[in-house]
Amino acid sequence: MLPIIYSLRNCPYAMRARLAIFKAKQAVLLRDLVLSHKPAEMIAVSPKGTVPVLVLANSTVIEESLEVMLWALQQTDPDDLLHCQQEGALPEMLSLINEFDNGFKTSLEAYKCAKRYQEDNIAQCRVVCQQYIEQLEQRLTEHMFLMSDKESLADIALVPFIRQFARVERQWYLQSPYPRVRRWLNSYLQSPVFTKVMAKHPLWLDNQQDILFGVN
Ligand SMILES: N[C@@H](CCC(=O)N[C@@H](CS)C(=O)NCC(=O)O)C(=O)O
Repeated sequence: MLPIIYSLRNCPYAMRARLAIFKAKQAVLLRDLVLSHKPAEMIAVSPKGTVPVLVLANSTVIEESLEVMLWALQQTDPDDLLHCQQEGALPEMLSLINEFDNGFKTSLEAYKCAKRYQEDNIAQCRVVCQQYIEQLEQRLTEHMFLMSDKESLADIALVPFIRQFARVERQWYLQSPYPRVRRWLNSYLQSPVFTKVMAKHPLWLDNQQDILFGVN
C-alpha cells in the first residue's frame, strides 16, 4: 500500500510537499481536494483539516508540510537537498524556513489582502515583505541557490511563497530591484519538475481515483 497525500493544487504548503516528494522520487497516491469539500477520510485521520496530509502505509499521519518534506527526503535524496555531508546545514535551512513560515507568511497575507481590497496601505505592506525578499536577493548574490551553489530543502520550501509574492503586483515585481530572485523563481517556474508538481488532476471526491504521483 502506497502512502496517500491529500493535496490542494494551489496551496503553497501542499506545493512544497509535492516538490519534495517528486524530488525524492517517492511514489504516493495523490488525492486532490478543494477546501470547501474536505474528504471525510482525511478529517478522520487529521481533524485539524489543513493540507497537505500524508498517511503512511503503517497509518502514521504527517500533517505539517515541512514534516512531509523531511519524510520524503529522508527516504531518498538523490539531489542531496538536505546537504547531509555538511554539518549544521539542516538547522540553518530549518531556521530560514521557520523565519519565512512565520514572519514572511504573515506579511505576505497582509500584502495580498491590501491588494485584494485595494487598501491604501499596500506600499507599506509591500515594504515589510521586501525586507525578506532582500535577504533572499543577498543570498542569491553569494551563490546560485539560497544556501549554497547547490539546491536545498530551503529553496523548494520557500519557492511557492515567493511565487505568491511575485503575483500580487506583477508589474511592480517585474521591475523590482531583485533580479536574482526573479532568475531563481523563473528557473523553478519553467522547470519540468514544476510542471509535474502543478499538473491538474480530477478531484478525488468526484471520482475516488487515486493519482500515482512522484515517480512518473
Ligand atoms: N502549517 C501547515 C499549514 C497548512 C495550511 O494552512 N494549508 C491551508 C491551505 S493553503 C489549509 O489547509 N487551510 C485549511 C482551511 O482553510 O480550511 C503546514 O505547513 O502544512
